[in-house]
Parts: sequence; structure tokens; C-alpha cells
Amino acid sequence: MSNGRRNFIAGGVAGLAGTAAWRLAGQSGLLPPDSSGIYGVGHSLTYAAQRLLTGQANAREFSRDQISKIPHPNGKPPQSQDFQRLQANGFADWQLQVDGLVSRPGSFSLADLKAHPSGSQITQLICEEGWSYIAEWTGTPLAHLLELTGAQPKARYMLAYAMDGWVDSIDMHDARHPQTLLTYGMNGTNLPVAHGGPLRLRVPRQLGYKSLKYVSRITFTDQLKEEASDYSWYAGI
Ligand SMILES: Nc1nc2c(c(=O)[nH]1)N[C@H]1C(S)=C(S)[C@@H](COP(=O)(O)O)O[C@H]1N2
Ligand SMILES: [Mo]
Repeated sequence: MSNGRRNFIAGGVAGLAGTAAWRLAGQSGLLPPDSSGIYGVGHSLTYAAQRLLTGQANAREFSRDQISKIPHPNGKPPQSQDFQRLQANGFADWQLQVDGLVSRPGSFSLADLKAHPSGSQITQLICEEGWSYIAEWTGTPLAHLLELTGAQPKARYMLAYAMDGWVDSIDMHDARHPQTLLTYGMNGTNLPVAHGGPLRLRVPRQLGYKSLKYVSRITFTDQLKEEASDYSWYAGI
């Protein structure tokens, strides 16, 4: 890290919101897009510190022999009849809806997604409760879907909606990160329903709750409302 950056961190902690340093941080992509709004100064500083320390850095990747023998499934699959009907049909009728600030909104079946270039990674899912497991995930890089649908420059966040009612969001920095995938495969098979099948967002640089399961819609927006979750919005690890 350069001296300038170190001084910037020290100065930033002393001075803060409203100062020239704060504005500079915003212009350099060091603040969450709505830093003056819903997050507050402490949260925004966590984000800035993490961005300074890790930049575009990748989450750690592991080797095949480190994959956990028994991955830990958390929670229950969606209980709705809609979900059960889709599951009974092997998710052949399931579609991912993509809309919001994109030039070409549309819907994608699993077969559509699988026809596009895939990425895979062996990474660790870390729950905020203290447990974790390592698995191999395969899916469509979100950056590819962004190109395909033409995300507009105005877009600052991606909101993802799950079929069990969960909603979460990431900023465009994480949406474009090469390790961010829309996964349909896990450990060489279709993604099990217990782990979020048919489609789960995988954001390995953040805690497990940002890896939204049962995703059926993603939308791009220029502002976040506080609808998302009780957890901290930025969950860098
Ligand atoms: N839709 C949805 N996504 C979710 C959750 C959930 O309950 N519903 N739980 C989150 C939490 S807290 C964790 S730790 C991981 C658990 O993933 P796993 O079931 O593969 O262990 O999924 C995250 N994504
Ligand atoms: Mo979690």
C-alpha cells in the first residue's frame, strides 16, 4: 500500500463525512454507492477499508481434495406450491427474469443459461454463525449476463429475489467481479435444492448470506431501499 493510501486511511478516520477526503473516497470507488444515505459512517468506512485492502482481489480458491465431504445445507427450501410444482418438473419450466436498468431485459431458462460460457470455482461458503464448507460451484459469470442484457451505466446495484422471499443486493463492483457467478452446478452435479437449486448467486468475497439461494429474478437499479435484510449490507471477508 502506498504512503498516500495509508495517510488517506488515517486522515479518513479523523475527518470523515462531508470532508474533501470523503468526497475523494467516493470518486475513487471506495465508498458504497449510497454512503451518505442508509449505511452510516461506520459501515461506509468498513467498506472503504476493505476496498483499499483487497481491491479487485479474489476470494481464496481451494483444490479438489479440500472440498468438504458433507456440505452444510442451511434452512428449508421454499414451501410454496409454485416451487414444488417447478421442482416436480425438474425445473424445466423455471426461468430467471432479468430487468431494471438493462437495455435488453429478458428471461432465461436453465438450458439457456447452460448454453452460455460457464465459470467454476472451489471456494468456501462462510456463514456468519461460524460454520463453513468448501465446494465447487459452476455457473454463468454474472459479468457475462451483464454484457448480454446490456446493463446501463446508471445501474449501481443488482437486487436479487429468491423464491423463499429473501431479497439481497450487491453493488456493480461485485456484480462484475470475475468470481461472482449465477450457479446451477455444485460438486459436479446439478445444484441440489438443499443448497439453493435450481439457481443460486455465489459471491465468495462476502459472507454466506450474500450467496442468495433460489434466485428467480435479478433487477438493476440506481438506488437501494432498505427492504433487503437485517444483516449488514456489506459482508466482506
Ligand atoms: N434464499 C435464501 N438464500 C440464502 C439463505 C436463505 O435462507 N434463503 N440463507 C443464507 C445463509 S445465512 C447462508 S449461510 C447460506 C447457506 O448456504 P447453504 O445452504 O449452501 O449452506 O445461504 C444464504 N442464502
Ligand atoms: Mo448464514
